[in-house]
Amino acid sequence: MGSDRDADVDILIVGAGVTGIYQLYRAREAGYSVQMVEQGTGVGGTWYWNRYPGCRYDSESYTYGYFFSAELFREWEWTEHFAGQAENERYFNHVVDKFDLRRHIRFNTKVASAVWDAASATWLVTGEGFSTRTRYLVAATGVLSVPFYPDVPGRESFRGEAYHTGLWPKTPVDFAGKRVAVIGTGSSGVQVIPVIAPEVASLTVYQRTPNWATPLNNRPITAQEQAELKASFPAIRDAVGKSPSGFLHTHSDKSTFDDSPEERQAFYERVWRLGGFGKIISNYRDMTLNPEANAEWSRFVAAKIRAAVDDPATAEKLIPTDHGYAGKRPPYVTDYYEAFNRPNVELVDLKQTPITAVTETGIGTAAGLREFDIIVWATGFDFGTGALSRLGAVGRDGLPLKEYWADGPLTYLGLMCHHFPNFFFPGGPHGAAGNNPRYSGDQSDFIAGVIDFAREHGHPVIEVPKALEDEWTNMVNEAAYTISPFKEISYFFGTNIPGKAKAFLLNSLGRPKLLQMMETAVKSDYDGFFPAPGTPGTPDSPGATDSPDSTQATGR
Ligand code: N01
Repeated sequence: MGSDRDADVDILIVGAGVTGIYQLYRAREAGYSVQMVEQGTGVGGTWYWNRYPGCRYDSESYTYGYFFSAELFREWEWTEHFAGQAENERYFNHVVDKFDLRRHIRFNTKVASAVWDAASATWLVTGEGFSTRTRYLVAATGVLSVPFYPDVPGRESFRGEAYHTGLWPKTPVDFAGKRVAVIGTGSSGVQVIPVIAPEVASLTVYQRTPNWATPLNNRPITAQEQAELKASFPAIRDAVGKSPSGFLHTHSDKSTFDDSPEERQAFYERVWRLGGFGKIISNYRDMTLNPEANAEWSRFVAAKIRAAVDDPATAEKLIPTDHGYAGKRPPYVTDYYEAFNRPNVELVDLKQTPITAVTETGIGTAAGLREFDIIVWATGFDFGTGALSRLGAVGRDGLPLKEYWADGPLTYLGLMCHHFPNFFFPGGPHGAAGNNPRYSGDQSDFIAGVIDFAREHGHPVIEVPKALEDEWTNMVNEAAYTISPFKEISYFFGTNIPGKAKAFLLNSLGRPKLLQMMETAVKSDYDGFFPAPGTPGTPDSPGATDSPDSTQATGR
């Protein structure tokens, strides 16, 4: 490889979530030496950190799990169509143990910096008590992994218990008979609220903006369904593998106004009874694209909210007015609206009475102070770029990733970027737009393929050309305003984080385009991905010797 320094491992993977575990499996199966580091003490990523009551999938369980092993698919029996956090965490533990992956994982290890060393064509990755030089760095750090706390005056002064949904403790929180506040009504807030409402003495829900929540329609998987799932493994794997969204929901070929009002009402009622994302995918095909079609479905959902909530004034507060259905990522719920019919649950509309401060005993708004025993912060995440920007990654020519992405992420297929050789981030920004593990799985497969190719052909450095990064990033940004239903108020544009650049963070082009672009790159033998010796970032380029000194940094 033209270097006097050897890598400690071929591949270092950061993050033991759904994406990292699959990348680890692939790397190990292909015969690479591989190490994974994980900040937590266990595997599961999202399903390790978000252990709040009510946390569960809103993708069908059997489409979220892995498809690389028929045996795994057949032996693991999901109990519900949308399994809960504890079961999901058990599944990921089962996978790492079944495939003997745990011995590659170092827990309690947070990466503080990762610096490209052109002279050796390796990354020097360090954290507290940890230092490894790796040929390839794969940051499977997740898009929803950096919890966001709003800058409310006095937040730290609260003397009761305070929890963020995304950093939930392992020991169960005792809500019984407590005065509880939940701040935030995104997908996390609306899951936790109906589950704790029956236990608590009082529950005060602080809502700034309502969301269009519709029924998850979860239920146990019957013995017959279990048998059918096992028998249909290849068909399910192939259908999910080809699905534009990564789900099994069927697409409708009808437009909203093809039907009469009566037919439309009957169609909407059928869609209402579908599981989770069926509300979008199996809805009329123009529901997210045509504003009138969107308004029609939104009116139907608003009527359902009014029917579910006894107090008309509360119902009106729960109906979104700043966006139509799917203008933000819609949550899927069980008995959410019904929770507001309980005498111990109250809604505070922060648009009318904003939070002024958190005190030692409670939460103050323009309407006065309310005292609480527990505050639950369901206030979301620094989406998309949050974890990657905090990785301390410094690429070619000393360029920090945080700086390179200061105005928003620049990516190729949401998995790599120019200036950062041998660096990959499956499941990162610009990558997914549906059932996440399916997109990040596609990305992991692509990464495994390009690394294999580089190994076979003796290329020490893989770096995506700037032109390809520009092409993908520009297409994503354009389609964000044409194809994508999401409005700029969505955290998908980063607008929930004060000071963050407004830039689209999802894959607005969808999975077919992602797969098509990947196929083009593979068919061209990754044309342009392997810089010629002597070009910047390669071991024998001018200045390559100014790279970090491994002996000093590793202390080995
Ligand atoms: O976070 P969010 P989340 N004062 O950003 C409010 C996935 N997920 O953790 O809308 C008061 O959606 C904020 O209000 P507003 C899923 O992809 C999946 O709930 O900004 N309120 C909002 O109500 C989801 O989309 C599942 O006005 C403040 C809330 O906090 C993503 O994770 C389950 C505030 C944040 O909502 C994130 O969901 C859970 C302030 N200063 C999550 N600042 C599944 O079912 C923010 N808020 C699989």
